[in-house]
Amino acid sequence: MYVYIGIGSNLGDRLANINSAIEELKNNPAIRIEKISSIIETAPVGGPSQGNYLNGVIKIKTEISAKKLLCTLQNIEKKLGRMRAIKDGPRTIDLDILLYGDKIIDEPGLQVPHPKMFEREFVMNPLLEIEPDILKQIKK
Ligand code: A4P
Ligand code: MG
Repeated sequence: MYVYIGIGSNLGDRLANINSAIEELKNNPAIRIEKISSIIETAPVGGPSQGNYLNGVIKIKTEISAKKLLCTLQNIEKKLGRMRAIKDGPRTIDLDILLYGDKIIDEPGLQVPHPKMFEREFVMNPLLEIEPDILKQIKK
């Protein structure tokens, strides 16, 4: 299964946080990294007044279930010192499942495609950079 993961950071050493998260994904034997987008600086969307983000998108290949993958991503967030406080507030690292193959998932705690991805430039620009035909692929 090909899976696209959105990555973002706006606290601390943002690039180091993103690189550490990528390293954690690389070290997982059940995950193969296929592509990494440019990491771009973006103005915060929503939430309280907060600093700019660095954002990017990673394409991976994995057979881990979507639920289990969410858990894996949340463990990486925890390891890198993410604390959940304010909705849409500042974060050391945020890892979202954007697309999981062509699956549509709507369960408590997991919606795929990520409900807000299509309206967010900080997601769509890096996604389209690494996968220009993705919108055609998921409408299939
Ligand atoms: N969840 C449901 N679906 C998913 C999914 N597909 N991937 C649940 C990951 N998580 C998913 O997320 C809250 C809950 O979403 C999780 O417990 C999970 O079960 P969270 O990351 O803990 O909380 P959050 O991030 O504060 O809320 P939310 O609604 O996920 O916000 P977003 O969409 O992550 O947006 N501006 C810029 N420029 N760049 C950014 O990266 N990010 C946000 C946060 C706001 N503004 C931003 C950026
Ligand atoms: Mg999130």
